[in-house]
Amino acid sequence: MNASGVHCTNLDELDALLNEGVGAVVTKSCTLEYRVGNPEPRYATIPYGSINSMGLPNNGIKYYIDFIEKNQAETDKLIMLSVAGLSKTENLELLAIANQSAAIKIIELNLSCPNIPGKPQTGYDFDATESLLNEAFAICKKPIAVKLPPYFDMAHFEAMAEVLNKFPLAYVCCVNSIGNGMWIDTATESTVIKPKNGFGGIGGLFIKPTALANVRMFYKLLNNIDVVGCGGVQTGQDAFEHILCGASMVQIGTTLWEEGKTCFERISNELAEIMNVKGYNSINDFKGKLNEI
Ligand code: HRO
Repeated sequence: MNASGVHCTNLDELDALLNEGVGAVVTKSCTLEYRVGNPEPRYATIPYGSINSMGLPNNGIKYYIDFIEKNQAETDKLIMLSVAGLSKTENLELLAIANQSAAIKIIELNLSCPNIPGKPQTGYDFDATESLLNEAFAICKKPIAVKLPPYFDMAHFEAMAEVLNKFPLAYVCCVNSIGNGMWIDTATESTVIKPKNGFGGIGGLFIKPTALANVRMFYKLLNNIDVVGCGGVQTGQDAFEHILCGASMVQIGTTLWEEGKTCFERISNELAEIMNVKGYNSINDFKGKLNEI
């Protein structure tokens, strides 16, 4: 499936994804109202990946609910609504609105947007995450998943897993971009994106080791919650590695941005070829079965 934020902000992009070889589609993280986002340039291709500070540009929740209401009944692909309120109150309002629509089958709650000036990522605050999820599950009776930021310390993996294990989450997606990185153009002696003085979320091949580590840790620490892998998937081999670490599904962000929607068929074919060579018939034959030497 696509990673939220890429190829899923407007109807043309979403319709195109539905007609492509994706397993599922997630919409751009939305707020209550339309947001124009941060000033441009706000995405740059860099060696081994990307840097972005989009600033949550989106068409407002109603736009995405309308899309799901129009399309979910006609497609066998699951369409997930991604929500990213700028406050706890906004998140709860978004969930309450989503709860009203019979067409919505699952919601991905984004706890990890790194690019809003002055707004820390909820996923780095364990108490705030627990408090939000407590109220979210009280308000919203639909399956809720979370999109997490990357973690870098064993104590943080354990603290977050302890919180997440208290809730019947549909899945946990690891990882959003690595927040607040920087890339510099030496010729111009300049940052390459404009918002936040050049600080932005890092995605792409750069972050595969961090993504794999997060998938692996949460796969081991979570009880009966699926892990969805995201980060650095350029090839079928990358997808294979995510699944080996424990991912039940894989999201594609930077590669989709750079290559376009045909990446899904290419990566699926490459993954199928690896499975064929290894004699695997289903991802369950190797999911989570990483050899730890
Ligand atoms: O819109 C963004 O700036 C953005 C979001 Cl919401 C997110 O979750 N992750 C990201 O890298 N960019």
